[in-house]
Amino acid sequence: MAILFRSTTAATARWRPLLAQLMPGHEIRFWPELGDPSAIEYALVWQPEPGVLGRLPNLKLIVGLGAGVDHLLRDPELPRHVPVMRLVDPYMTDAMSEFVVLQVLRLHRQDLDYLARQRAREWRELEQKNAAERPVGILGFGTLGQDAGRKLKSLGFPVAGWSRSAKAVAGFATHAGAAGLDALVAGSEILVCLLPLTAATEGILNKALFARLPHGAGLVNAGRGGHLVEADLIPALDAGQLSGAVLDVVREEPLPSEHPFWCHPRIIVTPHIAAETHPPTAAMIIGEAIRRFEAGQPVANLVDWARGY
Ligand code: NDP
Ligand code: OXD
Repeated sequence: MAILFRSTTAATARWRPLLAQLMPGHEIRFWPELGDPSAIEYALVWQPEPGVLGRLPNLKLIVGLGAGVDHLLRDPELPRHVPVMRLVDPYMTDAMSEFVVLQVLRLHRQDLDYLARQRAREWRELEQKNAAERPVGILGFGTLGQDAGRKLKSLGFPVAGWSRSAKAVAGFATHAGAAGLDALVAGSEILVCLLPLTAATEGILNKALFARLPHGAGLVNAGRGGHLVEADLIPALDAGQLSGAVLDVVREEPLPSEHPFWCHPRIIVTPHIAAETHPPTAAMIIGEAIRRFEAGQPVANLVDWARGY
């Protein structure tokens, strides 16, 4: 019985010693060394080549090495009878909340304007609100969205969350579905996207949505690049409908060097680092999940094919 591991070269180097330590009874095969495909029962993967998992006849469990599974579900040959587990790791959740709090504060405290003034050697203040006067809306009020929401709330921001299914979360205004989106967007001076990328959420950050935000709203996208209609962003910024955008994810990663997002004065680009997978904690979570799976016990955080996340 073997486990297939496939991630980036840098991540593989970090994972290698941890996997050997945590699952000593299992043979770990590091992509592209597949060996006999029929021996592979578990696959731990990030952005595997399409078709690879479909060629493993005895695969029992696929573990995505990230919170989002769009990189897996877009493979038309992914074996549908094999359960897919996504990574839910409190270490990553904390990292995402740090990122969201940082970026929301930057937008709230008009950092882009002050950086521009510094470059112009201009010592001049702007009118400033308090956090309590700056409502934040979070698209995707799941594991990451709710944690970030709690941390923003502790700083005084009024926070509202949007999800697919209606839910009550103590201390937050919550909205769901298409009708709930309008209400959330209309009241959000800063909008944070922490959605999974699915057929229903692809392109959700578009000019129609920007037009429904309060004039001068800020945007943070740490979900997926596919959530944003890229051609709609710069016109919204240049018209002042948006005052700034933070993009941790883009459609083509790495962002091509000629892309206008790199040098737009009202865009902050980060290279998909909001919440990186942390091998030491992730390996323990995955090791425990495989032990449970082998013991016939339920495994948490399995992906629902119908929902797409
Ligand atoms: P969860 O599954 O815990 O939460 C997803 C949330 O999105 C849920 O509230 C869900 O609603 C909501 N949602 C899904 N589809 C819709 C829809 N059509 N309409 C409204 N709401 C919807 O995921 P996580 O919080 O763990 O992760 C979210 C995403 O963050 C990942 O899928 C990934 O894309 C991104 N991510 C980015 C990282 C980065 O470094 N930039 C790192 C990690 C994750 P409901 O509650 O009803 O199910
Ligand atoms: C993830 C990511 O989904 O890092 O975990 O984007």
